Amino acid sequence: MSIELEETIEELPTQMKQLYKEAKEIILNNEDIKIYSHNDCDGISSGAILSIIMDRLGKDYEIEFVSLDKLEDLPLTHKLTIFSDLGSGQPVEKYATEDSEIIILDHHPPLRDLDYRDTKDFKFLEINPMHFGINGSYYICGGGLCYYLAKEFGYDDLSWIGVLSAVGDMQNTHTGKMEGLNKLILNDAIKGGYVKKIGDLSIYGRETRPLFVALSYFSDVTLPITNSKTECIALLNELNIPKTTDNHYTTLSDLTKPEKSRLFSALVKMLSREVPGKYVEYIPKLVAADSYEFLQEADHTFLRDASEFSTAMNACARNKEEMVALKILKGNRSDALDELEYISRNHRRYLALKIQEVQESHAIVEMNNIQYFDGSGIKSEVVGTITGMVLSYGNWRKPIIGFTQVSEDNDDLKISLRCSRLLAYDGVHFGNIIREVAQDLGGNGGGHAVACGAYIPKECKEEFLKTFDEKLEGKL
Ligand SMILES: [Mn+2]
Repeated sequence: MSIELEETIEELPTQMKQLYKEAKEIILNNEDIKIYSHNDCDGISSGAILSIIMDRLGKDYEIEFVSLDKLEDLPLTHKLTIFSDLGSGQPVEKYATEDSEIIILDHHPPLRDLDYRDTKDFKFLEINPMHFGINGSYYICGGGLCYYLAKEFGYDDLSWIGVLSAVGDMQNTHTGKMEGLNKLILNDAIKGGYVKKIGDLSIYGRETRPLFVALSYFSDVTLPITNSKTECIALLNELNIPKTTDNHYTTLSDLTKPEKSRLFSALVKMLSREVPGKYVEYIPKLVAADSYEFLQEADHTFLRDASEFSTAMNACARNKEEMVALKILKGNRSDALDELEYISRNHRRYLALKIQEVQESHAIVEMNNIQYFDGSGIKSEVVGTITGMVLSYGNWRKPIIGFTQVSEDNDDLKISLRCSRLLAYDGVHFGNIIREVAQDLGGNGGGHAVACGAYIPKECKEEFLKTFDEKLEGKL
């Protein structure tokens, strides 16, 4: 079973366009505005676009980044409240009065139908691609939806943020390309001269990581180069790829086309030796993917590459520093950039420390179909990131699960799952599976095919692992 996605779309559906026109009118007619956006890369990108729109219109507004659980009992304190990258799945209109006006721009599965608004006495406008048969996991995300609003005001220059948000939301992971509405947003960004699309290798850290380091993080399949810088250096020597370029370690972005194709072939060859027959067809897309360069940013900075940029935004989110991320997105390259570097450095240090702890304690336990480790003591905001990095020390054929307590005053469990992209290419959607298992145990969960998570009561740990393991029987 495999999922091949490709949706070609020429333009925004007419009905959606109509909703954007209406949203524009509502915003123009309001002076007392509150924006709530999700506290992740997509949500912060969404918030940045909305915030720039408000600045340019000279509107009085407030913006706040929140986690989904904050929306259950939300008082509406402003005349107009705009929700971005969240709201479709939460009862955000609970305390709406006749005077309230609400706009939702969200790509998550909606609770309400398109005609829900007709039954209400307050103004309610929801723009969600799912209402129009457009899959919100692959074809447009929160930032993209906000970009279309910006476009309605003529602010096409914000298209690059739409591209960033799609990368941050992992919209392109299935094919390594932008598809559907994301592709249209990308085209705007390319036409405007903000973004360059590069047919590239799917290796993280293209601007700032020495290539021999970047390669050593390859973890979708355990290869001789995985976690071995020595092997990576040997491989690059063998392929005649210089270790340094212009007095710095060669990065992926320094490679010439012939060098890239030599490396591509070598990786494909290496992978073909390791993966079972059923995965062979997916090898090329494991190695090749488009990358996106932001042309206004300096070479060899982490803001130049969309993927590295999105990591920095997530580092802010995980450390509750969304406002720093917002300033960066709005163009601040002075004090906010210093703060961002400080946050990223500390973030990386914390991750390295925790990964080392897990690795040294040999904490990964293998079951029939899954593997897990006890991540007690890891901050719940980063347990997912760490789980992803620990995967390279485990068995790539099975998903890895890490768990930790939710917070200091809530000892329920936050669970994160990461897996090789090969498992998802083969048709397993762990986000859906983890949602089912968590809900059966009185928790909740969800997410992407290869990266997802859940919250469950603390006493359900063993049952969760057992159920999950059994559910995967015969699927991998
Ligand atoms: Mn999103």
